[in-house]
Amino acid sequence: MDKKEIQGKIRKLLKERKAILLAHYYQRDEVQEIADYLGDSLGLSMEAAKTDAAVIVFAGVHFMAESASILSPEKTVLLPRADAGCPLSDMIAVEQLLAAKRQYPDATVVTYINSSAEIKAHSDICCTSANALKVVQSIPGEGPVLMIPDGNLARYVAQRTKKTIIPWEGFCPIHHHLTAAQVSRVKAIHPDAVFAAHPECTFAVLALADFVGSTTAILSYAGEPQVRKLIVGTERGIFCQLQNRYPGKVFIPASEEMLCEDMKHTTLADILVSLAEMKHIVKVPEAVRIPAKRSLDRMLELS
Ligand code: CIZ
Repeated sequence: MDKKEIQGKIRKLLKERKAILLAHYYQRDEVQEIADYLGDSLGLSMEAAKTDAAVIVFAGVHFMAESASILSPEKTVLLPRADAGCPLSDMIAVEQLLAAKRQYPDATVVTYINSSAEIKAHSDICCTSANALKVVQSIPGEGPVLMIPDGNLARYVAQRTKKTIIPWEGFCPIHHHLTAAQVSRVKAIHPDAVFAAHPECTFAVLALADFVGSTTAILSYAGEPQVRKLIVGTERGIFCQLQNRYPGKVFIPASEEMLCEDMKHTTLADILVSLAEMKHIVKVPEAVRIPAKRSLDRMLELS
């Protein structure tokens, strides 16, 4: 089957199943092309919470499908690839979080959406890269904030708030492994380009950036008239949207290595099989879902 044929079959099955396809900006181009809704974790969570479709097919990674199930328990949530995980979300276990909470009993736990449902259930409020600072600023009082699991995002926020931030030392390998030397090399080749970086990048990389923001924020920044040539410091999947939205502009990867294998697991064939066989269902048990939803709802109320 060629691409168009399989895309057509997926669209037909989506209709038959009263399903919608949600896809993250880091997905393969051919998946992004047929999504009902395309976005970052924040946008995708909001869409999952409000859709009236019976089935949500999540072209993303496991924690995203879990978030959809937490917010819409009455819907069937399908993750086409059961092995699409997130190394960052695996960098904190529940026992470790409970130990940190004992160590910092006054701390408010702010948990990046890139985390398991169980971790969310033991947190006070969630955040995404699009709203982390806003979430932290919304916390009343003078107490410290334990930000898990991304240390780079925590340090980025710490620089912009008077609150005391305790970072957890997890990281997204794709963003964390981009080096300042790689960025400087690309900048030297393209001295007329500006550089946008994701806050999951290291402090040294962010120091070289003209703009720091989430995928959605980078997409908006790229649309600004003064941005003609942009070096992009986030996962390569975003190029699909950058090129579609701004065909006259030039986009250059900060590194060719910024490819998330987990995000690229999901192929059109996987989505077709997922819909045909109604697999893999992601369902969060109520004992975890209810406290996890509280943390997500607190974040969504700020949006
Ligand atoms: O929040 C997300 O979806 C991620 C993983 C990146 C971003 O900035 O959108």
